[in-house]
Amino acid sequence: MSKQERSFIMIKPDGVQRGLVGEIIARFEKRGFKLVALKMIHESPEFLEKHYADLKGKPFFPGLVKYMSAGPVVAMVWEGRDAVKTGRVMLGATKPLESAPGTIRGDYAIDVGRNICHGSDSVESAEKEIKLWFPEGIIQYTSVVESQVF
Ligand code: RTP
Repeated sequence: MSKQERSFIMIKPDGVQRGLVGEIIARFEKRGFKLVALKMIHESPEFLEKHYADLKGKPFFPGLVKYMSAGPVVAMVWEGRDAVKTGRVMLGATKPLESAPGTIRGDYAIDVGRNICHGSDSVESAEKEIKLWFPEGIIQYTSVVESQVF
């Protein structure tokens, strides 16, 4: 069953530096998702270690934390039907060899260690990640379109 969800989507430092912010936001907007939070932020290695706590122990973990804390990221929350699963499909597979053309990674990435974007892998992770990245909370709003009576 499809349902309204929120996903944490992040444009990683390489995506920001390559000028792909507008392109990635446009894809989510055009797909029909609603942007409910957005900020540019340069986080510390300690913070990124919290975000990637599940991967602690992986051989690529130190390099991942260094890369993610090397520059600002664009942190966002997108809302809509099946936002978590559909968001992951739009991002494409983690490994460039497996990411299909038409997906963000499939169109713009060739290196697993520079794969442009992050998307929550479950509703539970999304809730945790949204709390971690947006401790100030999320604005609640009804779009003008939804509130119009035709
Ligand atoms: P993300 O959390 O960034 O959305 O990525 P993901 O779920 O698709 O993949 P995950 O396994 O959680 O890995 C997190 C990030 O670590 C980097 N990585 N490098 N060198 C490597 O073999 C390797 N494997 C993973 C990638 O940047 C990946 O997105």
